Amino acid sequence: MPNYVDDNIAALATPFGIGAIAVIRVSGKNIDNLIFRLTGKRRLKPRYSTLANISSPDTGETIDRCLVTYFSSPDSYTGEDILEISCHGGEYVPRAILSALYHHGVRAALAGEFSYRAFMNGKIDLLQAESIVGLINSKTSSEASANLRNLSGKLGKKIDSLRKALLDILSLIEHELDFQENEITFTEVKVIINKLQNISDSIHELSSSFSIGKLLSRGIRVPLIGRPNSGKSSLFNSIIGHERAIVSSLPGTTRDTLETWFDLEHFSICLIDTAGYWESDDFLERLGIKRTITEMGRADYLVFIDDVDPIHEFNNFNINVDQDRIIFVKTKCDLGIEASNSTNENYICTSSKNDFGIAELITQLSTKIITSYENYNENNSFLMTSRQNALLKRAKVFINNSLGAFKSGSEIDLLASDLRELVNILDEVVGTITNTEVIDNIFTNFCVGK
Ligand SMILES: Nc1nc2c(ncn2[C@@H]2O[C@H](COP(=O)(O)OP(=O)(O)OP(=O)(O)O)[C@@H](O)[C@H]2O)c(=O)[nH]1
Ligand SMILES: [Mg+2]
Repeated sequence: MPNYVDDNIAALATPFGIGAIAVIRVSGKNIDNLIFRLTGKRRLKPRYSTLANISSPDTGETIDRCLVTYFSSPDSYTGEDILEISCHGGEYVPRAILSALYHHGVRAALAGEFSYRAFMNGKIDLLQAESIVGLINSKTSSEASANLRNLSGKLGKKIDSLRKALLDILSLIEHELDFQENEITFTEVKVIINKLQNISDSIHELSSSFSIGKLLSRGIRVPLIGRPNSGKSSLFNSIIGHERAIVSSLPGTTRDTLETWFDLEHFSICLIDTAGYWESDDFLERLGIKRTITEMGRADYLVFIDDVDPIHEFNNFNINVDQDRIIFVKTKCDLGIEASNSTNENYICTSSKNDFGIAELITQLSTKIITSYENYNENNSFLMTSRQNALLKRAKVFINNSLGAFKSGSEIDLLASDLRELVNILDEVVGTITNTEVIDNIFTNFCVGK
């Protein structure tokens, strides 16, 4: 983003192309004159739609009859004056109106520049900016509602309360040091440790919420893993309901990984067919196996299949995945005696030949996902981006180390500096910058003489 200058910017806010209406958004410090030159209207009432002809500055001819809505600064998305022009969609009209705006000195907005201005003007914090992007990109209702909760500022408030709790401890420390000349009483130490422990618990909880946020925002990866010829591609096709993957009786048919997405209980599932997991001297097969190993590393849940005994086969491999996240499937059950019964204590029996056990498999997958999702309160806010996660991870390490060090008797000064660093990390999360706030906090929390 360029340095923030409050020139007038405009962009099409709806997708370009044929459509009933299009919305063009204009933002700037003062757009009264611009509105007059564009529409011939003065002093539009804020937040009311007005019918207006927009004319070509070159020919004077009307381009379109539009509904224009004015939002006056600071009560707008960007915090500046905004004009939203609803015109007819299609190729010509939106482009001609944008040309008229450029003619009047308006600049084409860069990607994300309206939100950037909103951030710079304190209308939204970084978490909210990220949740706007998340909301726009949401593919499922659960992803959208998680982003909406963060947009409403729920996550920001959580971070803010952690920040306040840290500042509280800092005030306590600095106040104590002022009055006790570098000594701090045993009782105070206990109070500080307790408070730190609470903060540490909240940071840990928040940090672990990313495991759900990640599932919501990037989908749930579920590879099918098993020996060559065990029936992975056939099962893949049965689950998605059409012949997508090549099936053959030759071992080593699948080499590239094959992905397909579908919705399961509001979650986006990415089902992945993989090359058979085995030892091979063949160069191309080894490449395929390498991809399978990568997919196992990225898996959220894993379907391990075998046409004889999936549990036994699994134990032959060194696969490091939490057993709760594995579904064991015995394939080709039309060939054996299990055909009459798809339930087995340890694995599901399926047949891709006659679609047997497929529903069972899908139910088990959704049960696993929902169970882990329900460990969290649906109304909770989750970390939704890697940036948030990376910062909270840093905060977690920091609080662990400083709490540990303080418990084993490290200097209080050291703790104070750790806590200040922690505050900086949280500020980075929401995108604010601290300087004199710690000092201010001392005066607001304590009266002189205590
Ligand atoms: N009878 C029967 N045969 C099956 C079933 N599923 C797969 N097969 C057969 O088993 C052979 C291998 O099937 P694939 O689905 O290609 O197996 P794969 O695990 O993807 O094999 P690779 O890609 O080589 O690792 C084919 O001849 C399939 O027709 C099943 O449910 N019943
Ligand atoms: Mg295959």
